[in-house]
Amino acid sequence: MLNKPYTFELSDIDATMTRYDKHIQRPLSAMRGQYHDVAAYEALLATGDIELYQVYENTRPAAAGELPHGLSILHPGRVGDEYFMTKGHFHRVLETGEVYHCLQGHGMIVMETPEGDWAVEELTPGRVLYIPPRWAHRSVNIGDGQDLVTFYIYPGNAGHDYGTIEQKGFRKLVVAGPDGPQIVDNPRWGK
Ligand code: S6P
Ligand code: ZN
Repeated sequence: MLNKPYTFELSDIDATMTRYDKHIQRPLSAMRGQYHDVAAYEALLATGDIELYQVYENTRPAAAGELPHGLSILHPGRVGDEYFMTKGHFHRVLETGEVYHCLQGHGMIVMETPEGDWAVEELTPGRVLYIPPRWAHRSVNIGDGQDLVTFYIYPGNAGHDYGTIEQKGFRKLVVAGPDGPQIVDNPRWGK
C-alpha cells in the first residue's frame, strides 16, 4: 500500500475514480430481509439478481489516523414503493464519523443512533453531509432514473457493523408516496 501522498481524479460526470484498490458490487440478493414489501422483493429477484450499487475504495490500514475514501454509486429503482438503497451500517467503533459529498443524483441518507435518535438528510450534487459518531447510515436513491454518486471519507479504525441493521432494519423507511418521497415508520423495525 502506497505510503506517500497521492492524487487522483474524481469525475462527477461519469462517476469514476482513477485510483482505487477495492471494488464492491452489491446485488439485490444481498438485501434479503431489508425491503418491507417481501412479495415485491421476491418478484423482482425472480426476474434476475440485478446490481443495486457499487463502491470503489482506496483502502487504508485499520488505524485511527488513516482515512479510507471512495465512491459509492447507487442505481435508481424501487422494490415495491421503497427506493433502491444501500445495506446501511453502524461503524463497529461507534465513536467514528464519516463525511459524504454528493457528486451526482438525488438521495436521502437515513440515519439513527442506538439511543433512538433518527434523521434523514437530502443530498443533491455539491451537498456535503457530516455523519457524527454513533449514527448508522444508509443511502437511498430517490432520483428519477439517475445514479446517486457520493464520495465518502471515514476513519481507518471504524470497521463496519452490518449485523445490527440486518436484524432490526432502520427505524424509518423512504417510500414513494403520491406526492413524492415520504419518510415513514418501518413496520418491521426491531422484529
Ligand atoms: C463506508 C461508507 C460507504 C458505504 C457504501 C455502501 O463507511 O459508509 O462507503 O460503504 O455507501 O453502503 P454499505 O452500507 O453497503 O456499506
Ligand atoms: Zn460508514
